[in-house]
Amino acid sequence: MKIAVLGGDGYCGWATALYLSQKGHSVAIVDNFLRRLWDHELGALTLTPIRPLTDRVRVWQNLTGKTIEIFVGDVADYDFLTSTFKSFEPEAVVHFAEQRSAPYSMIDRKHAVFTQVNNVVGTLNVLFALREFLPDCHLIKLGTMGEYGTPNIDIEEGYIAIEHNGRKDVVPFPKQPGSFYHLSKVHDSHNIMFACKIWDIRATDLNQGVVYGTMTDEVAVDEALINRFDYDDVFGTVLNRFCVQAAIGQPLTVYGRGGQTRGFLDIRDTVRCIEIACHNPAAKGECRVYNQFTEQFCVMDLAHLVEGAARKMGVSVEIDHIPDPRVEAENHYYNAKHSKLIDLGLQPHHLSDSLLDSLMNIAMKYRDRVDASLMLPQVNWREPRNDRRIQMSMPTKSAMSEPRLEAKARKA
Ligand code: NAD
Ligand code: USQ
Repeated sequence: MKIAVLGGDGYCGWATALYLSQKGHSVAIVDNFLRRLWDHELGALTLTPIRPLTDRVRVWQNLTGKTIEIFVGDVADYDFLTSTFKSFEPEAVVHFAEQRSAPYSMIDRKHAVFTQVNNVVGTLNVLFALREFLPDCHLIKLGTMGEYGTPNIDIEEGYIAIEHNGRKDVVPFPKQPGSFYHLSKVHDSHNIMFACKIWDIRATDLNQGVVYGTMTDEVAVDEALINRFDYDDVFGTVLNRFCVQAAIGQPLTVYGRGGQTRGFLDIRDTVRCIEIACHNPAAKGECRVYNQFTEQFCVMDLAHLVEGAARKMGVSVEIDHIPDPRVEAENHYYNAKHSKLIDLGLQPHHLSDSLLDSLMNIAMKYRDRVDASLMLPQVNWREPRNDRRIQMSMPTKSAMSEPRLEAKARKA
C-alpha cells in the first residue's frame, strides 16, 4: 500500500514508518519538525541521540534498499497538505502529527490555544483534503484513551448502547478529558465522525493508551535509527521518567497517591495496530473507534515494577509522593474494553517482559545525557503560567493562509 505517515519524525511515527516500510509498503513521512523545536523551547533533549530525519532515512535506505519519501511542512497549512496528497496519492493516511503533551497544553493560554489550533485545524485539513482529492483513502487517526477520562463505569470502544426513558440508541461514549490537549482529541473525534457521516469518508480513530519502549526490530538495526525517549516534565511519560529517575539515583516522582490508572502498550504493539488498521480499512462512511492499549496499571504499580527491575540491575530506588500538579482522580474505578484489535490479530507484548530491555537498559546506557533539573513538574493545572519564560512564535498563522491569499488575490 501507499501509506502517508503524518508526524513520521516523532516517537510513534518514526517506529511506524520503518515498520511499514520493512513490510514492503511504500511510505512517505510528513512532518514540520515542531517536536524538535519544542525541545529547544523547553530546554530539554530526548535521552537518546536521535539523528536528523534526512540522515535517519538515508541510513535506512542504505541498510535495506527501501526508500521513504519525505515531505516537510505543516499539516495545518492546507496548500502544503493538498499538494503532498496529490503528489504521493496515499491509500491510507496515518495521522500522528499533533501536539501530544498534556502538560504542554496546560502551560498557559498561548500553549492551550496553540495545541487546539494545531491539532484541530490539522485534522480538519486532513478531512477536507481527503474529501476533495482522495475520497477512497482510509484515515487512521491517533486519538487517546484520555478522551474518556476516568468514569465510574466500564469504558466501551467508542460507542455505548443506552436506554433512556424507554428508548434505545447507540451513541458516542461520554468524554471527560483531563487537559486542553486531551480535549483537542475529543474535538478531532467529533469532527472525524461528522465528516464520515456527511462525506462518506472512511476512518479509524485509535484511542491509544500511554506508549512505552524504544526498541522495535527496525529501530534496533542500527544506532543511527534510534527513536526518541522523552523523560522531561512536559513530554516525558510516566514510565520513561521513572526509569530515568531510577538510572540516575533520583526518587521516583509519583504524583499524589499514585492511584491514577491508565492503559499502556509497547511501541511494538503500536506499529502492529497501525498495520492491522491499514489491512482492515473502515467501510465508506464508517467511523470506527478502537481502544488501543494492552494492559492497565496505576502509577504506584509502575513505580514498584521499575523498583523491581532496577533492583535486578543492582540499582536501589526510592519512591517519592509529590503534590499532584494535575487535576485528576488519584484513586478511581477503571475498566476499559480493548478487544477489537486483539480480535483482528494483535498479539500483545507485556510490560513485565520488556521493562528491562526496552526501558531500563536504555535509561542506564544513556544516563550521562540526563538533565536532572527536568524531573520536578513545573506546569500546574490550577495555575497556568509560563515559568520557563521562553516566548515562542507559534506557527499557527499557516492555518489562516487561505483567507489571506484570497484577500491578496482580490486586491490584485
Ligand atoms: P511526537 O510529538 O513524538 O510526534 C508527533 C510528530 O508530529 C512530531 O514529529 C511533530 O513534529 C509532528 N507534528 C506536530 N504537529 C505538526 C503539524 N502541524 N504539521 C506537521 N507535523 C506536525 O508524538 P508521539 O508520541 O509520536 O504521538 C503521536 C500521536 O499519537 C499523537 O497524535 C499523540 O496524541 C498520539 N498518542 C501518543 C501516545 C504516546 O504515549 N506517545 C499515546 C496516545 C496517543
Ligand atoms: N505521572 C506521575 N509522575 C510523573 C509523570 C506522570 O505520577 O512523573 C502520572 C500523571 O499524573 C498521570 C499518569 O502518570 O496520572 C500518566 O501521565 P503521563 O504523562 O505518562 O501520560 P499522559 O499525560 O496521560 O499523556 C500520555 C501521552 C499522550 C497520550 C496519553 C494516553 O503524552 O500523548 O494521549 O498518554 S492516555 O493517558 O491514555 O490519555
